[in-house]
Amino acid sequence: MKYSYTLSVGLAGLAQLASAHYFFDVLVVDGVASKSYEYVRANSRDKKYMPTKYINTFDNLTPDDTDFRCNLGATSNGNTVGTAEVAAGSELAMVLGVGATMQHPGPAQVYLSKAPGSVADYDGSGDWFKIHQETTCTDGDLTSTAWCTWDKDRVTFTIPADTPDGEYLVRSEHIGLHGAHNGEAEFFYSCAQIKVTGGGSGTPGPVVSIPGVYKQDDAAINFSIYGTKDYTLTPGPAVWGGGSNSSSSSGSTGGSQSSSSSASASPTTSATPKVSAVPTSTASVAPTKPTGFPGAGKGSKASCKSAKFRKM
Ligand SMILES: [Cu+2]
Repeated sequence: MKYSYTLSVGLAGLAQLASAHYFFDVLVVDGVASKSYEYVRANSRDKKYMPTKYINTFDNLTPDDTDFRCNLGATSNGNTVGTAEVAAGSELAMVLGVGATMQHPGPAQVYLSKAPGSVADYDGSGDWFKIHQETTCTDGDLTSTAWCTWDKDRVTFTIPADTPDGEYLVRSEHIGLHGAHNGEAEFFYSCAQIKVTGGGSGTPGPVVSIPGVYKQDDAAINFSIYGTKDYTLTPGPAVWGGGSNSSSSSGSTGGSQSSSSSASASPTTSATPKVSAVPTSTASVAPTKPTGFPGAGKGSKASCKSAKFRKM
């Protein structure tokens, strides 16, 4: 969408304002950060931070395309990055590049998909399951600070101790819902490559395919954050925390939901844990900044159609 990008840059002043657009490029394993794109597959977008959308797309990419797995051009470029060795039960994080923070309102998810062999050769065409979910952490403003991810630079999560050994794609995703009332939810996501060791014999699930995990009219995606107090939905399947694949994939439990990583080493349920406070694992690594808009996301230019977020 060259046209809309040019247009947004042309609007006076916008180029100087920081944007909330972003991409993940760093994998943290037990507190140790990798280099940029050491283990995270880079996308081939002209502007790496542009979101994937159903309509008014950038790079013609939608959530119905194969490249929705790991982002544009990153389905088969696994040999360009390394594979991080990770002990099951470890705490990981996927961090945004160029100092950006998630200044878009919306949920974050982390999915895993096991490679049949080497993950470097894996295109993500197999089963995916969700290991982490963050939605709202407070009863605050659903257009901003209510979200657990608000203004954070990373998504922090735990590899369930029960995860079978093997090589996996780790897909972290944040969905910006500010334009979702117009069908313009924005998806930001990347895949890292890991090799899980010391794992268990769990049966991850429910499993989904990517593309296919979301539909354009999913309530959790086609959701208006304006004039609403609560977001009681979750995009995609229920979180797997270990054990056998238990039934419910509804994922639509009420209240504030938060990180499965707080359930840590011995999760007992596949349901999304309900936590009302800010998840400690996230809070400890990513100190909350003041909630002013500009200042973060230095790497990207504004492009949102929603007036409020266009300025960010
Ligand atoms: Cu945006």
